[in-house]
Amino acid sequence: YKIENELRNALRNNQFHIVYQPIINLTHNTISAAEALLRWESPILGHVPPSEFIPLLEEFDLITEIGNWVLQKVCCQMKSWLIQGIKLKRICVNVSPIQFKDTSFVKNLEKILDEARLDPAYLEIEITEGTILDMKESEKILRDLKSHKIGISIDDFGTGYSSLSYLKQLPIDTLKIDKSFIKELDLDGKVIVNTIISMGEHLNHRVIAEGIETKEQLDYLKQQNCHEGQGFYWSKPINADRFQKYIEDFK
Ligand code: G
Ligand code: G
Ligand code: MN
Ligand code: NA
Repeated sequence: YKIENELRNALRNNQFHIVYQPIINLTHNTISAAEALLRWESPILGHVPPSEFIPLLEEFDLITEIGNWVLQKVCCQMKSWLIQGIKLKRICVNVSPIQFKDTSFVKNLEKILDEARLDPAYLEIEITEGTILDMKESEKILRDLKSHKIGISIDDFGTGYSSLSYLKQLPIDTLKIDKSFIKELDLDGKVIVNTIISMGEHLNHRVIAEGIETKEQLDYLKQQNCHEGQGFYWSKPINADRFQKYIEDFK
């Protein structure tokens, strides 16, 4: 057997599903958004983590097809939640660099949003610093997304190599502080976190702290006026039904 064939058949055989993790507004203690994360349960390999299968999807040129499937599912789910009166402000979806640079990316997105009848302002895409390294090309795509009112979030922020002058001129809505910095809130960790928060403040970007697991971490981030948080402290990523229950039971 070949893993490539397994992956090629996985979509058709319903082996992918999407889980959602809440993003909390730290000022108001409300759920403001959700991050959608892809999961693969293979009958042969069992649960394969995204850190392993996403690079394979990229290598086998399947990432755009699967990525579009994710966007489609997620936009329809969000629309259904909104119709049911669930007041999420954003739904966040990870987009791989290859998918982002595909010439029909924005056009596909428009079509997906249109078919789901979802207001584009509800969608936020998450890209990493690595995705926007080649500035000229990325800037054009980002402006195109912005002109459609789609939100843009920089994921794993602080771990890449994007220069600060780039960031200043790009239409970015959100910075997500990488969880490695939250995990180590020693003196150095605190300096890094505080610097990202004040940068967000100055550049008018929302700042999310990822990987919050403890009350101590939460208290520190609140004290520093970090806008939003995400992590096991509230919930691990869970399926759509459980997520809906989680929202209904929150607080
Ligand atoms: O929880 P977790 O193991 O799901 O996520 C690991 C990594 O996999 C994250 O860094 C995330 O960016 C990536 N990932 C998860 N879901 C998706 C997806 O739908 N598309 C892309 N491109 N990456 C994803
Ligand atoms: O896209 P991104 O790289 O940010 O993916 C988020 C990843 O972080 C997912 O794999 C998710 O399961 C994981 N994650 C979310 N909350 C926590 C947390 O509190 N602690 C740890 N260790 N991982 C988390
Ligand atoms: Mn992410
Ligand atoms: Na991250």
